[in-house]
Amino acid sequence: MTILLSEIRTVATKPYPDQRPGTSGLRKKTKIFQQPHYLANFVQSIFAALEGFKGKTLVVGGDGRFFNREAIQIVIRMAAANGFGEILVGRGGILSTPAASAVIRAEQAFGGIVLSASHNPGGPEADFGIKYNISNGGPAPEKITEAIFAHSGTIQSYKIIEAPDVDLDRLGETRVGGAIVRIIDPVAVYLALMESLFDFPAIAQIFKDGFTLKFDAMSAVTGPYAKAIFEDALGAAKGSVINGEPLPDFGGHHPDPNLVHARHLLDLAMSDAAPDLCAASDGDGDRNLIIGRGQFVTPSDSLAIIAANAHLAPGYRSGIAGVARSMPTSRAADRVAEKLKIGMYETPTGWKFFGNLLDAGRVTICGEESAGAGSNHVREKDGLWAVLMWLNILAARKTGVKEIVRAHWAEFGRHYYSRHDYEEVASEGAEALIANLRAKLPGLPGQGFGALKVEAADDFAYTDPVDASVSEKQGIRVLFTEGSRIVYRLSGTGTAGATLRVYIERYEPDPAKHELETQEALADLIACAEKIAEISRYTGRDKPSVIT
Ligand code: VG1
Ligand code: CO
Repeated sequence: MTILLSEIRTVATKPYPDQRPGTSGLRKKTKIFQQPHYLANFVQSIFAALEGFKGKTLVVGGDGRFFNREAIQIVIRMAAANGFGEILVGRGGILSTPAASAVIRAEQAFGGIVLSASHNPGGPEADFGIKYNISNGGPAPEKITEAIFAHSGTIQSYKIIEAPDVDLDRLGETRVGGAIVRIIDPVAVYLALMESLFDFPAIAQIFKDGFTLKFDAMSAVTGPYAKAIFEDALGAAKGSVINGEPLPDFGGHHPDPNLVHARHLLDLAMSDAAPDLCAASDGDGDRNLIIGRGQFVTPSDSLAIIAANAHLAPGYRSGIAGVARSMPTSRAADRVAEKLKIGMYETPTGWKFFGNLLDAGRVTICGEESAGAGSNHVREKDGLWAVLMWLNILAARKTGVKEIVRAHWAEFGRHYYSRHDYEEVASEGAEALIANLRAKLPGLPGQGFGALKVEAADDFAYTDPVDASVSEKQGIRVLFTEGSRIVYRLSGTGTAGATLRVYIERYEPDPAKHELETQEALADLIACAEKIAEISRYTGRDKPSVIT
């Protein structure tokens, strides 16, 4: 074992006022994180919000973006100085978000720190982030994130060990102060978990029979995982995984697997050269994109279809206990839960709200409209898990993505669904828009907009059924009498100005009307969303910057 000479130092610092974690940890421009003591302040504030970790294990990894390695060295030295006994780090500083969750659980660690700004672009001019996960492997609940923020506002000093850098690229152990730093294979635990959940022989067989896959790792964290799983373990043709090397700037791309940033996959899937399945994941590996030959699957539909078919995968053979979705996610999954007579939960946006439901065994499958799906196997959404689930379903049902989606719509009805994002608008305007909507809420029910009539309108509040904690102001909902819905909320992951998200949904039970183009099917609701919220007046934009 390498032993690094080391001495604990207490470093004086001053608070930064902007360290309140958002939907998923603290995300800022990389330059902000590079300010003196900025990252160290936040890390010390995490430790200050925790109790009882002396001598215990901390898992550390990141999505490989610019500043990842430097940040990991700081976290290691601070974790050792603050008394953790063991620090597990993914080789090369790499751990996808779901893999970090899996390692925390498998190693019964006290918690974990993941360095990532997820789907936000990386690089010196782009974004960086950090989040803390608790011992169940899931994102810290609001009680902890608020305690972190409170401490960051009064912090006067932090503890760090003076020691040379740990070699992140060599598996093995190093002593840093009183702690052992263990560099682990970032893929092994995760791969074993996937093998325990899915029918690998059946999936390998469809690849043998000529099934084709194109998985775009977007030069982000999933490359090594995807190659090990799809190409090595399941026998997909070499080259099935593209952009498979994690790069500090994601090759200059935006590692967000949606129809805008992964447009080429949609084009491929709609072309004559379409493989059976096109898929992608995001910067930190927790999101997924699923497109069959000639068929995009909306994340909300994907959640519903997974819920309806999960029993086809060995890990879920005995059925699922319940389903949870974030409030803005379409209600397609609700119809499946109703049919299966299982629990259905509607939570605020962000995976941290699923943790209690999963821990209590109330739900097995969770999902979000933002390309997130996962299950009780970890406590994060999981991009590769979703792709494997689809492969398992395809292998078991011996049919194509398109056929499965169409059959699902025919059985349950179709939820036309789209999200319109107005990115990086002025914060004042965005906040005024929401304030204006809140003021309008009591007067909305009964109002008509063309053929649409408002049935109910509210500001979504959630009471956690397990610990009774309350989260308010989680998005404005406008529900119409014929089952359509508009939701407005401000993003909690952006790093510049504000981002307004408008979620639009229409339920169509009639199979004869399932072939419309989505924006067309939603046109009157889109116009109504503008009328109710006066989006152009408040944001100065006449159209969204991203439509998914
Ligand atoms: C967005 C998504 C949300 C997701 C969050 C983190 O949050 O809408 O569903 O949980 O990102 O995902 P917001 O507050 O910007 O709408 V990830 O893959 O960026 O960690
Ligand atoms: Co992500």
